[in-house]
Amino acid sequence: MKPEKKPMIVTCGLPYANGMAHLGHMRTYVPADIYVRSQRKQGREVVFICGSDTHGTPIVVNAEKEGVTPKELIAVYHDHFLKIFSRMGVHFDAFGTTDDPENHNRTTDIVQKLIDGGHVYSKNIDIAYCPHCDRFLPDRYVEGACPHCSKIARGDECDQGCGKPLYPGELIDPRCAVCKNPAEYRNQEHRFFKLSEFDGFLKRYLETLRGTDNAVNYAKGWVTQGLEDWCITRNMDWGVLFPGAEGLVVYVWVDAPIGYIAFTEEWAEKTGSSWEKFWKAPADENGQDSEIVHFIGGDIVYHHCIFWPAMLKGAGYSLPTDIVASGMVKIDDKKFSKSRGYVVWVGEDYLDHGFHPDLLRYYLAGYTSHTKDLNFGWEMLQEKVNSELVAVLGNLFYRSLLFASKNFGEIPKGTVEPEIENRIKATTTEAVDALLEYEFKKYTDIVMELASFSNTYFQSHEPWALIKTDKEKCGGVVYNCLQLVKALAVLFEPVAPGKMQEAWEQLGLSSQVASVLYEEALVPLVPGSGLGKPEILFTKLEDDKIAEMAEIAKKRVYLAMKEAGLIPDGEKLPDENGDKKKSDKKASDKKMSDKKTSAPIEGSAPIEGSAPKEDSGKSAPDSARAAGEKSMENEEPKAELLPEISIDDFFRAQIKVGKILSAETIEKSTKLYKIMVDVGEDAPRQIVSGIRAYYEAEDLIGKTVCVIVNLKPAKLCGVQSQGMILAADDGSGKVSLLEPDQELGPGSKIC
Ligand code: B3M
Ligand code: ZN
Repeated sequence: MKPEKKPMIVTCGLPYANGMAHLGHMRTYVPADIYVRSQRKQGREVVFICGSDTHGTPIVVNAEKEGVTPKELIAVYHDHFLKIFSRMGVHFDAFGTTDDPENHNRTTDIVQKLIDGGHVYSKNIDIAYCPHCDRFLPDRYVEGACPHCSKIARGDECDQGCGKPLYPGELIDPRCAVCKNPAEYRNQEHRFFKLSEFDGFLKRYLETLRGTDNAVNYAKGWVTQGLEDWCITRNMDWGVLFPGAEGLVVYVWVDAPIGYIAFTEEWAEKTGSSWEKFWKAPADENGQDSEIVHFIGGDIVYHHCIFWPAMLKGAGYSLPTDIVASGMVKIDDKKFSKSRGYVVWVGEDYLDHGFHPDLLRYYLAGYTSHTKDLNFGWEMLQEKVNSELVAVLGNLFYRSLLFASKNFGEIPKGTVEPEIENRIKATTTEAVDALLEYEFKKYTDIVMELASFSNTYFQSHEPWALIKTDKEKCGGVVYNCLQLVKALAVLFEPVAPGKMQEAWEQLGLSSQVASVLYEEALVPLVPGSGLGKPEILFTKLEDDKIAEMAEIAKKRVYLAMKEAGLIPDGEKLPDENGDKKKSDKKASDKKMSDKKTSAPIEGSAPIEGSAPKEDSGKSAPDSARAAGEKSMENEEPKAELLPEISIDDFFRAQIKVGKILSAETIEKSTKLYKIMVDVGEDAPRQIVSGIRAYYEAEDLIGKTVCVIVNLKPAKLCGVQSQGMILAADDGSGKVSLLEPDQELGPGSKIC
């Protein structure tokens, strides 16, 4: 059990202010918001904190790609996130940015305390440097082979392979992520945090840490495996200056979580409260006198369970008491991926289509347990909304309120029956207990069970018959139904705050249901008091609308795949009935391409990190739209001149000479071959290519071809493909592989 009523900070992982809000974000923020609302309903003082993560290479690299300054980039997305959160009913008490002066100051203070406490030392290390760009290459500026699994990784993390955090100097064969030229290692003095010294502390601390198993247990495992000291300086001019180290800034993973403290300070300043009571809380034999609960994505557990508590301990601040990590999001059963089009943008794909935020909140809370993979699909949303919110909860509310209003015009006379009272009590206890374990699905299930019970109560007491024979008795039944509606509105408010406020008003209650405590559920309604106008709370999601949304999702995936070259020429979007009007999305990801507007772009969507720069504005450029629409039709797209790209854009594609070793047909396809190509690596590559109509398999063997080797791997007709073989197409059905005009060894670079 949680200690009673200590003041509580709840935080959410800070979104990078470099892109739009998507379902992956909401998977963490909505349950956190539910948790906060539920804690407040138990009478606890809670401050709910979040903000934009604005430093580090995720910001600088994107800003550079967009041709804007980091400040311009973060201003746009900070504003975007603020708006989306407000529309989704996720209400933070403070939402700052890590570039705020409060965070610069707090970070400097903490780093200085770590230095003064002897927890930081200097060491000369090898740092990747690009002679072509003439700069050091921190984190996402450098790519190379992971020292653990050999997959292509970025400087700070093996993001496509084993997932291990990587440290400067570790990548093998580093190259500059911007110009693609080989990087060299240069020796330079950096600062390290003595994480290894916190080993004993962390072991003890993790025994007391509450939260989800996917956070706490992983962290215990990592400490057992041993901790490496942590390089906390970077060669950049964007970030918090590292005290006493000229030309270096603090690593983003130091100043980002410190944002939690800085934003609490901002809140305290605004409200005249104390931030120290949370972050400098006194400790006694009952532990720390504040609760600090972090809601995070499952991929940043290491940072929150290991780095962060060690830093706080070293600098003398309070420690997190709970770390709650959410599972991953899947879209239509596929791994969430912006570049592949498996993404749902909260604004443009959901809210802008008129869907109520509470439906998505319910889905996110009630689909599965918080730590498991959450699968989103439009039909599944429809099913959950129609069969649960509409048929059970909405039905109960409307039939009870309508009947009461029509037949009594006010709250009828009655008393709460003991069975009803017990039911409400038991439901409240069970639901609150479920949230103590961060079981959001259990919470919604328990509340929906009470709604089902209430429907049965209504049905079995037949008030429509009783009204004709015994109005007083009927009034008693309706009174109990309305009490159940009241209890449900209180219990369901954390999940569906907007809709439950409407229900509250229909019950004739004038307060804010968000501010009432759980115990209010049992406070009897006052007979004779007025009712509001009964209105249907939840309406069915119609098939047409869902089909339209599913179509948008399908097209996005198709266009993303096409743009990534993963759909062989000639293959059409599977659904030929596509609505061309909605095909003006070029691919899957978003860019802040219009520097004149302060709002994020709602229409154009080039593929992540690989597309040429887009035109700007609300919708895709005409040429792109035209190309997009054509590709939906059963005719060859006209040759369009695509927007200009820079030489750097071109060199993002790594093309090598390869020799075809074998080619075989793929059972499920009439167009594809599975081809093994030697591109000068340790093992040949398997590539799926759509050239079956133009070449016999045996003629391909021994051919020297050109291969894009850094395309993201993909499956075509169930077969893994690790690159693309280049060919020319004259548009009349003649297709020819590109071959060097003299013999070159596999692995030769196309330059
Ligand atoms: N900005 C986003 C992420 O890696 C990162 C979180 C910071 S939390 C202090 O998911
Ligand atoms: Zn790896």
